[in-house]
Amino acid sequence: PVKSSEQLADYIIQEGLIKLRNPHINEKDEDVLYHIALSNKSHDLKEMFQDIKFVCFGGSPTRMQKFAEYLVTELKVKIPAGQTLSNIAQGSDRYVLYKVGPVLSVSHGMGIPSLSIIFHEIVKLIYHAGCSDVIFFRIGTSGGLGLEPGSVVITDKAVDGLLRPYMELSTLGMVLQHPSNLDQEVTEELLALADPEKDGYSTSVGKTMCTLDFYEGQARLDGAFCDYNESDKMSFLSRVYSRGIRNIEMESLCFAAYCYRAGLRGRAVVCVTLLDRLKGDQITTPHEIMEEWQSRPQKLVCAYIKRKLGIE
Ligand code: R2B
Ligand code: URA
Repeated sequence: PVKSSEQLADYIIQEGLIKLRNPHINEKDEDVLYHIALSNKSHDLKEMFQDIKFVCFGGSPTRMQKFAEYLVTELKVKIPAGQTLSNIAQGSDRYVLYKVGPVLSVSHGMGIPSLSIIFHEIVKLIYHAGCSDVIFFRIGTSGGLGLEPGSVVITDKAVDGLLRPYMELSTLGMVLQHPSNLDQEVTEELLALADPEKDGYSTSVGKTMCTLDFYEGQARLDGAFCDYNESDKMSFLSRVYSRGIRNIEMESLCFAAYCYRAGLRGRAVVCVTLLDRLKGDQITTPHEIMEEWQSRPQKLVCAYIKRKLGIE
């Protein structure tokens, strides 16, 4: 008989330590984290990562490198003379992984399948390293609904393209549903750190719709294929807006579902909106402005980390 994720959520956190819900891992003498070119045999993962308290995921490798560089300054981390910040996953060219003090900055690529792979490996990394009380973030980009472009949205519920609050995954020929619950407490703490007047842009809490496709999945009219018209598109987007959706992206559902499955209490999704989807489909904002917008979720999460670490 198949158990739901909810039933299986018998958990996990014991004294803050992450416990792996996979008995097979400890039956093997080596666990290879293939896509980040690490293994629990070839590397001393405890020595390398035991002090990790925050894991920040984001889509683009360059953006996550920039975030790591920003953290070096903000957290006043000393890099030993003659050394530079290096990509720990450089033996694989799939993802990047940087460690800055107690923070990991990791790229996840685009879409759920790409995020899913790196998520499995980072959870195992955290487990092998014996980390405790780790908080996971996704800092990303999205299309907004009814918001000024450049606004930041903190996700309170991640839903799929049918507005269902779980991720469906085909496993052993069955479709399993994994609930995508997020953490209210971290969401509220993040919101309290935002100051629209001072920041010059709004930060709000809303539902996020996570789709399997950027074009038709998000009701765009500018893909290679389109079997609907402007009025179909607008009636769909208005309907999801009226159901509380404030932004649309492609990873939050899996991120939230897997954090919950892994028993991670602290977890949050913070995305900047690159355009208002009620006004258009194409992203035409100049590169420099976009760069500044993309740093906004990073600033908020960094402020949160500094607050938790007691850094002014
Ligand atoms: C936001 O931006 C990407 C698509 O452009 C996708 O990864 C996402 O969720
Ligand atoms: N990312 C998305 O998934 N959709 C957008 O519209 C913009 C960024």
